Amino acid sequence: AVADDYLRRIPKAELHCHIAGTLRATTVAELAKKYGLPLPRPAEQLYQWPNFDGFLEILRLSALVLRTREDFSRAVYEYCEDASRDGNLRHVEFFFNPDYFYPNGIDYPSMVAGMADGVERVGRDFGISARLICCIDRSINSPAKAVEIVETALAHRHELVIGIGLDGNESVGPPAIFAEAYALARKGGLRCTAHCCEDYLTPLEAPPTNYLICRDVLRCDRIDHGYNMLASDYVMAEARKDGLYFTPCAWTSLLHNRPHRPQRIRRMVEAGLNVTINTDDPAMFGTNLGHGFTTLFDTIGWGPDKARMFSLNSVEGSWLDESDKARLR
Ligand code: ES4
Ligand code: ZN
Repeated sequence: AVADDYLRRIPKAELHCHIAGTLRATTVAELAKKYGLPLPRPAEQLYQWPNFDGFLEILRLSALVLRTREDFSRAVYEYCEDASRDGNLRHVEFFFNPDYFYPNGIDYPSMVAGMADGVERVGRDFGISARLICCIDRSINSPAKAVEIVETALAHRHELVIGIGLDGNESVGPPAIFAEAYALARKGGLRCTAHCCEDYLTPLEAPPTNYLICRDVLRCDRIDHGYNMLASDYVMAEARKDGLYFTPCAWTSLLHNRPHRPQRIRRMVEAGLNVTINTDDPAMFGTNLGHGFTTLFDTIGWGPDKARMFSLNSVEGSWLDESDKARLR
């Protein structure tokens, strides 16, 4: 077994973290009050929901408190402050869904500029580097809207925005229908990832074949989650040969079977996939990087070699340039 303190202190890069899911409930409450946005519950109970779609609703609601350039800077700053302390975060690639924020009147360049302000401040104060991934919520965006989101990201190109992602409920928006948005992103020099085979859905709703679609149709460079792939030996063998990096998350409050995620991550590692450990929506799930590592290792009983493997995998799987990777290795 490994000491929890070692697991918390080993340096980490995080490749799967939604900015809207990182907001401290106290910050959401403070900003909601300032802006007159009604919340369904007080801060202490804000992050509660009946199911996956209910969770996505609260996530989109919390996002509505980010309205100014300063709010976006603050969101980046507070997450990095927390993650530096709780898990020695050294690099993070944040998902942001631009369409969550448009109702507040902020435009795409301003939200990116705000997050870029935050990135500069966390570099200075915590030595953390960060990049941004423009994300499409498949359950509320049509394929045509997804193309528009990518067009906006390309029209307002920012050096910190290095790729696109696809989140939301996979059973509603299967990957193949977003082929055009992904082709456009790739042509424009953006990297591609997608949420795939999430375990809130059954292998019938989010089937292992979604991996093959993400690989061959969306031409993803990385895959978020991946658990339901375990239902197909063929897909697992393909994924092992392909060598893409996966970004599962060790803890979620959406599944009540606590060892479920650790056990699936164990099987992904044993199958020879390139695995990284992430938090997804840390504030909303009541977790953090250090907690994710400690619950994972306490459940599986891995030694320090695996902690070093995950730490290095997160650097190799990142979308940093070779020179930046070398600095983190
Ligand atoms: C998400 Cl856990 C999860 N699944 C799908 N989409 C998401 N967006 C934020 N968290
Ligand atoms: Zn996610």
